[in-house]
Order: sequence, then structure tokens, then C-alpha cells
Amino acid sequence: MKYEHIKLDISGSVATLSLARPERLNAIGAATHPELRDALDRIEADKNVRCLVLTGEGRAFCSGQDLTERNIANSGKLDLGASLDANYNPLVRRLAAFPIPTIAAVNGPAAGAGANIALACDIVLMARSAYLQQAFARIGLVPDAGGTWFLPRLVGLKRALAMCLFADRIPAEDCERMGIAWKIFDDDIFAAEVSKHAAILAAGPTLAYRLAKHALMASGANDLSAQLDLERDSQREAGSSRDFIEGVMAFREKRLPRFQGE
Ligand code: T3D
Repeated sequence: MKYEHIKLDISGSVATLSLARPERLNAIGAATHPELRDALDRIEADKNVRCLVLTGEGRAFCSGQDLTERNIANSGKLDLGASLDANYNPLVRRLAAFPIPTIAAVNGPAAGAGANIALACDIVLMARSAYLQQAFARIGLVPDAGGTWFLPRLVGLKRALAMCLFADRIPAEDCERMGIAWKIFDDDIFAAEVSKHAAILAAGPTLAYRLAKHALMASGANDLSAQLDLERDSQREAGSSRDFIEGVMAFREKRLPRFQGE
């Protein structure tokens, strides 16, 4: 598939998927979704790729749904639920369960669904000038794309409510303080820091990462006993991986491990 709204770059074991409509602050339109699906298929099928970086071209990360492409005057005929079912919900489910580590490299504004797509990634890195905005209330909508699930877990119910009701811009420094962003970096070193973090994850034990992600995501619905069972099953699988052997050998030989991701 030829991409017009996104760009995909695969360098070594890192795939960088960029939303690429900078003149619309990388708003997601109807034509963006099939391209995203195709790109994620390609990344998942490429067993050499061991980290995904999701970012935006130009000065923004993503401004959410394209607000200019639909005939809003006829909004009685618009079924936004169908749009979520068809596009955003599968995207968020897929990112949250993606088999390799994912980094949202939030280079600038991340608004509406754009903010919550960032939250669906494993690690959020932000440029100091960037911000997240649950912009939905400003246009009479409710937070979607997983925002009402991720936010209370990340920042607590009251902060999540305030973010969604006031729909203010949340600066990167506040995102870091509240645990939404793992780290923020000055704009001039942001790209280099993203590459550094992606390289670390791409050289890590990919299978163990996948199992850890799954266990952490499952923890919210499990009691302690069920979670201990899940950890046992996950550790059984990780413990029979080649990376476990390599990790222990490297420890004993006092060298850095060379993980193959399996
Ligand atoms: O399918 C469904 O509809 C259901 C799913 C819904 C999920 C959603 O995401 S709904 C929420 C959609 N997003 C928003 O409400 C955010 C809209 N954008 C903004 O509020 C602001 O643009 C920002 C706060 C993100 C940035 O503000 P600022 O001042 O830095 O930039 P700007 O001047 O507003 O925008 C620059 C250009 O990008 C401008 O175009 P122009 O006038 O230069 O030709 C603006 O129209 C365009 N743009 C920004 N966001 C969108 C957009 N165009 C289309 N859709 C957008 N979402």
C-alpha cells in the first residue's frame, strides 16, 4: 500500500511510524486508518523489528480526529460510535497489546484521540514544549480512544475528571510529574533521546517484554491470586527462552547480554 497520510521507516530493529499531515497537525482522517493498519501489519510481520516508535511530522504529534472532513451540518446522520468501532477502538486495542515495545514520541501537541493514542503506547516520551489535551469537551464530545480507561489509572479519578472537564492543555512537565510521561527532554535533544530509548528496547528481551506487558495490562482485572498464576505461566514461558539463557550466561561472564528477542 502506498502511504499518503503516514510515513513508515524501518531502520535496523526500530520501526518509526509517523503521522504525516503536518498542515492539519497530523489529524487522523478516514484515509489514515487503513494506512495505519497496513503499517502495523508490516511491522508485526517483520521479525527483525523489536521496537515501534509512533510520532508526528512537523510541530505536532496528533490533533485527533480530522474535524474538517465531515459534513457536521448533517451531524444527526453521523454515527461516531461506528467510527470508534471500525477504527479507533481496534487501533487502541492493537497498540496496547502490540507484541513489541511501543514508544509514543510526543513531539508537540497531542489532542483528542491523539492524546489517547499516545497513552496506548507502552512508554510516553515528550518534548518539553509538547502537551496533552483531552480536547473533547471543547467540541461537545466525551473522551474516547481509551482516555477514560488510561487516565484514571495513571493520574487518579479526580485529576482525570479535571483534565476531561476543563479540557486544558497539560504541559509536558506536568505529564512527567503525574506519571503520564516517562521522561521529557528539551526539544533540541528530543529526537536523539527517542532514538536512544528505542535502541535500548530494540536490543532487549522482546519475548519477556511481551509477557511483562500482558501481565501488567491484565493486573487491573485480576485479584492477587489470579495475577500470581499469570506470573507463573509467563515466567514459565520466559524461562524457556533463549534470551533467558543468554541473560544468565552474560551475568556469569560479566558481560552485556546479546538478546535475540526469542
Ligand atoms: O470518529 C470520530 O469522530 C470519533 C473520534 C473522535 C476523537 C477525537 O479526536 S475528537 C477531538 C478532535 N480534536 C480536537 O478537538 C483538537 C482540535 N485542534 C485543536 O484544538 C488545536 O488545533 C490544537 C490545540 C491541537 C493546536 O492549536 P494551535 O493553535 O497550535 O494550532 P491551530 O491553529 O489550531 O491548528 C493549525 C492547523 O491545523 C489549522 O489549520 P489552518 O487554519 O492553518 O488551515 C487547524 O484547523 C488544523 N487542525 C488542528 N487540529 C485539527 C485540524 N484540522 C482538522 N482536524 C483537527 N483535529
